[in-house]
Amino acid sequence: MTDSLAPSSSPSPAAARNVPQERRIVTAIPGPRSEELHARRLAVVPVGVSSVLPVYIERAHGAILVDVDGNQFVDFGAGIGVTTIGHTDENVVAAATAQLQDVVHTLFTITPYEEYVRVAELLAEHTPGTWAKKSVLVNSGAEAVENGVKIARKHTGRRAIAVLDHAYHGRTNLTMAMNYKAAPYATGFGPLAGDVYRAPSSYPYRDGLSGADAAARTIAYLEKVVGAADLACLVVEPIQGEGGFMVPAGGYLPALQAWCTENGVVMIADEIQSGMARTGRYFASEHFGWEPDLVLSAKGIAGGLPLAAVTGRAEIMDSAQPGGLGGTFGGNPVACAASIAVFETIERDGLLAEADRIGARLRSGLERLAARFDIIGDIRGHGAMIAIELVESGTAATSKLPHPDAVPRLTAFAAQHGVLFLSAGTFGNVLRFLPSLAMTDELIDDALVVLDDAFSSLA
Ligand code: PLZ
Repeated sequence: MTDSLAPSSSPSPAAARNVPQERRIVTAIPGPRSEELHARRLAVVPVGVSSVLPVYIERAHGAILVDVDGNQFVDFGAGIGVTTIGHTDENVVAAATAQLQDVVHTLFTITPYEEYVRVAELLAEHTPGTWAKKSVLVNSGAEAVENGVKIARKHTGRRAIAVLDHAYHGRTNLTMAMNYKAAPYATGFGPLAGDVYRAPSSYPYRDGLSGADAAARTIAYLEKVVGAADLACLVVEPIQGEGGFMVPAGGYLPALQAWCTENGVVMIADEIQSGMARTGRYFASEHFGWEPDLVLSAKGIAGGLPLAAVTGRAEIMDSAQPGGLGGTFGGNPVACAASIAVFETIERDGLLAEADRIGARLRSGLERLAARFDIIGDIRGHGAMIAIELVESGTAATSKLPHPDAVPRLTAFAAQHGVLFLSAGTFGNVLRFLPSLAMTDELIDDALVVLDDAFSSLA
């Protein structure tokens, strides 16, 4: 608890005071108090819920996590891209605190409130495309995917769903079937939902295809294997997240959108990981000149509170019948108040430019590392969504053999030294950087020194 949680109309600097923005390791990792908590957890939390780094977090601010033993970690995960504007951002804390005292829950589909409407207005304004848009608010990314698919099916009267190779869309029954990797997400959890088709994607590092050629390959698959007449929607992450931050070749996404429009297919951008200022634009689709029919957002839209949305063309969104969309907690007033504060903070503090600053700093540091360590095969991403793909030594110019062993060793080394990096990738060979936009140049440089040492330790 910090006194930043005390009711206040003006943000308290208390959270900032309690968490100096620096790396600090004072015990073994995990420390003794974390070990104690972990033993308690093992008795009551199932092993299916695992943790990347079992240090128990007591408080956090900006780009720093503080554990129960007093260790401070530089956070390059942001809870997988959620605390995009920084942990315990003062504006988010103040807005949510004030909302907690006004009204916490009514259920928008019983008695509505302004905050839900305001979030829908902000999403309409900031998602790509200038047409009339509407939004439904839900609780999680997977729930947004589920609702996007429901709406697309109702709108088109068609059954089939298409996704791409290397996709990740969630852990519910439908979204498990939409993921590329069965393990660990779906193993043993079937039967899975039917009518899900997986088309080849654009993965320039490995397929070498132009955007036009990759789109032709995707479209050929959809036409032959599914048939446009049965296809309700094509769901695509503009930059694939869990799959390994693949940035599609130029022209790929607009070509798919053009084909979808021609064929009456709803094209849906899953911007759950890539959205909300992370890549230096509000939504990553903008980097590619893609204006999707529907945009799914979650993670970063409410500063750490659970909120997600389906936003899109009004005529598509309105195809669901009255009462057809909803859910008890969807668009909770506190989460909505936090989300409004996130939008305001992005504008007020010029955070899109901060994402670009972070991306440039990180990328140049990673390029210096790549010049010395030949297992770094590719550096890719935009803004504060950057990754490196690791290959076996000596194969970068030839077979690009995935090197999955290096990633857990790098992340373990970094964690011991107070830096939290996340892995990703279909082959487990991607190290991804998803810092909050509060990440300073000093912390980036500091983390790059740790990463340099981590690479040296592999030898
Ligand atoms: N779509 C693109 O990245 C969530 C998963 C964390 P939920 N990715 C992180 C984990 O281990 O469960 C994600 C995503 C994209 C959908 C989702 C699903 O979002 O909020 O986790 O349901």
